[in-house]
Amino acid sequence: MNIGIVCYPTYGGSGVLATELGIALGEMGHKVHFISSSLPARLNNTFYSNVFFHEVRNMEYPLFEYSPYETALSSKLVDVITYEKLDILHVHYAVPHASAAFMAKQILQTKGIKIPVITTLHGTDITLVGNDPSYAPVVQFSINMSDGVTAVSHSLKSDTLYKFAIEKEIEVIHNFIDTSKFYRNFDIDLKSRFGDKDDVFFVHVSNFRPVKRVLDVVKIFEEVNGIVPQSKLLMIGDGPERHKLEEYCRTQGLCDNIHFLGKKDSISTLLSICDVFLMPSAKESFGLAALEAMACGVPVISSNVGGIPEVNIDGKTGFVCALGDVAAMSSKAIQLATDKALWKQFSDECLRFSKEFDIAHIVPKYEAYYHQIVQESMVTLPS
Ligand code: GMT
Repeated sequence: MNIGIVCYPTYGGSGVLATELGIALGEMGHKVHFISSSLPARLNNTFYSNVFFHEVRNMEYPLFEYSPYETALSSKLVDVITYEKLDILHVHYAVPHASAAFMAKQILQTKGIKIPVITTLHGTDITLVGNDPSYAPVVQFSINMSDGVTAVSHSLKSDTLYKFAIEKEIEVIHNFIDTSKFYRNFDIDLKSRFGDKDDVFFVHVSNFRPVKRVLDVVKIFEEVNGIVPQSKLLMIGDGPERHKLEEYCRTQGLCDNIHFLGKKDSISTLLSICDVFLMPSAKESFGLAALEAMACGVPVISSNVGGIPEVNIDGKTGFVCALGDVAAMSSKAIQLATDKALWKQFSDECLRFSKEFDIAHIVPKYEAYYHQIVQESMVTLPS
């Protein structure tokens, strides 16, 4: 098939997932065209003759306080779909990709070109951003106008049906990982750069937005470090909360035991030197970062929100606690840090369970769904 993929190029989970999906589809022999505002991060080091990138150029003009990205994207879509003769367009994150796709589809229809559109809902496009009154009517309309809709968890599907009047069937296709890239690859030399070989390493990976509750991460670690002094925390990523967090660490005298590593592209080896992943998020439709940690044999201590319990199985791959319950998360963290047998049991289960989300099982579900939507749209799209 000739597939168009629209996504955010940055470090957010939706962009990562969309890029990995496109690369995998390319490896399966499909032609894939990424359309985005800049080169998606994970596309940087890949060279495929059948995977292409089209940059959306936004015109600056003194009249615009903010230049209209959605208009530029729709125009680019019209161009790519027409000249590259795409069979299907798959947009990731509803805002504003689904409505830009709808606009492009309408324009193309006037030229006699049909293009089925699939929208994948990732999380905050429904739970935080999309249902804000400033976007909600457009989001609801463009989801309903998509030919196919997928959500990354059962929880996100329920949230979507609860928050919006959706007439479309929503297909749940979970996030995936490539277990040939994410696996436990323990490197003692790497560990010794951040601490002693017997230290217990905690880790958090995110874009440090308020929804990630990064202060909870540090407070959990602070509790643990008081009881288990041989412990370290690796904070991977960057974002708006980082400054506040670093200030907190300085005031509390935690700097020696917490390493802020910033954004990292390839984190499998870093995750592999860690023992416990902390994800106290306020909202999380799936928790791709937790799955990546689990694939490296790292048990997860998380909140119980959204789709996290579909990934982190309480008492098996880690512990699931009430949102904001720092005391409970700390006590579970201490348990995992001090009971080696329990940690090993959880780590083994993480390695086993994460394989159920391997790219080899999940990508064919998208491929089958594309075929289904193309078939259905042959009947329903006007010619
Ligand atoms: O919040 C993020 O980490 C970014 C966000 C995005 O859309 O870029 O991630 C969402 O999509 C990921 C991939 O489907 C999910 O694994 C994350 O759980 C989800 N984040 C939230 O719902 C907060």
